[in-house]
Amino acid sequence: QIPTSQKVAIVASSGSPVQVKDHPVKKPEELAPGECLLKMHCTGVCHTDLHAAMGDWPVKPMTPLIGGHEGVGTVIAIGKNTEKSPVKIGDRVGVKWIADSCRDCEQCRKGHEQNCENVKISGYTVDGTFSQYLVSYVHSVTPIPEGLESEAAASILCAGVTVYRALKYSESSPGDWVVLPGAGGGLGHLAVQYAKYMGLRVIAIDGGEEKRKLCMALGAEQWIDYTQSKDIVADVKKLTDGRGAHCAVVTTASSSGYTQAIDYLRDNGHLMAVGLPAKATLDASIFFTVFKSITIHGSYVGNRQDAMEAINIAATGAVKCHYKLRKLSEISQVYDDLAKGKIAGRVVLSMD
Ligand code: 8ID
Ligand code: ZN
Repeated sequence: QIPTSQKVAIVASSGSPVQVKDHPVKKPEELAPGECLLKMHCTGVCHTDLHAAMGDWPVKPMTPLIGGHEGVGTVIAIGKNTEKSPVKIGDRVGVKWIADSCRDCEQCRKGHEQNCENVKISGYTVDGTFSQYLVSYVHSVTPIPEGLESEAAASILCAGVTVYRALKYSESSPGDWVVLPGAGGGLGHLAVQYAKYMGLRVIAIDGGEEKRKLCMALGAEQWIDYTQSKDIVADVKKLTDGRGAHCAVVTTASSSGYTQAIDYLRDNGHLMAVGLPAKATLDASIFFTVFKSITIHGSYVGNRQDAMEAINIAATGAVKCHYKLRKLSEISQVYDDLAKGKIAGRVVLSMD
């Protein structure tokens, strides 16, 4: 039986505290064609959810805001007159940042669903996964492979797909050095593993012993503690025969992770910009960007295909989300820990 009310985590206005409240559940007969109703099992908490709750970015989220964009649930209803649904009732599916795209605009036709002119964004422009029941979209949900647990799958839907795509478009080859500032966080610890999977050599950068241990256990070859290092550029160069790294995927939620990247990349290196600190600009030397033929690439989540590729790799066991399971009611504490950089890997919230 589908209840009429559920618990959600909601932020009344930007910067106000997140609260767990009762919220109506949409009735199956009210679903539009293409919509589906999911009973949610769990959701990851991404640093983006905290940026959204704080109103950190120039593009503002809706308020009141039900955040969350890395969720797994089961399809319990599909809107009537839905055509060619790729999923059916009973399927376990994932909800990602791109809740839905129109598939008909120029960006969609080119495969850039992230940049769809009519995009719906989970936990930003439409209700997100911090909810027990969620309206989603049959053409955009990600089927979860059998054998991959929901809790293990959740954070692949944002953190995983995002770093997977960034690495995929970094033009690096097996044996190349990749620097990962933010390597001990949610995105970063998955980046370490996808990079290894692609045959790259990982220099992990983050702070503190817990994150060092995690990164090394996941296959990083080298570690730099940004809270201890006196000269990160010199450290990276020393580890790479003086030439610098081939690529950097920056997933820090602070701008400091970006500052040295141009300087420690070797000629023809790629800077993949992923982390989204509040009110930050990228300060790069134009001379050295040109002289060293550096590519700066803004990498924004991924499309449906990227999500399937990322989740299929996770289903082989080659990439595992390192998560602590907590309850939806604990979300406010999770935000505090995220803001302080205290979470190694991810926190996944159970919805039961
Ligand atoms: O599509 C995208 N581009 C996308 C998708 C998802 C998330 C972008 N993001 C953004 C988030 O909005 C956030 O700004 O990526 C950033 C990282 O998200 P996250 O991995 O969920 O955050 P986290 O778990 O807090 O990890 C950040 C790590 O950075 C470290 C912290 O210690 C933490 O482990 N860190 C910081 I803050 N400053 C650092 C520095 N100077 C640093 N590590 C190295 N050097
Ligand atoms: Zn995210």
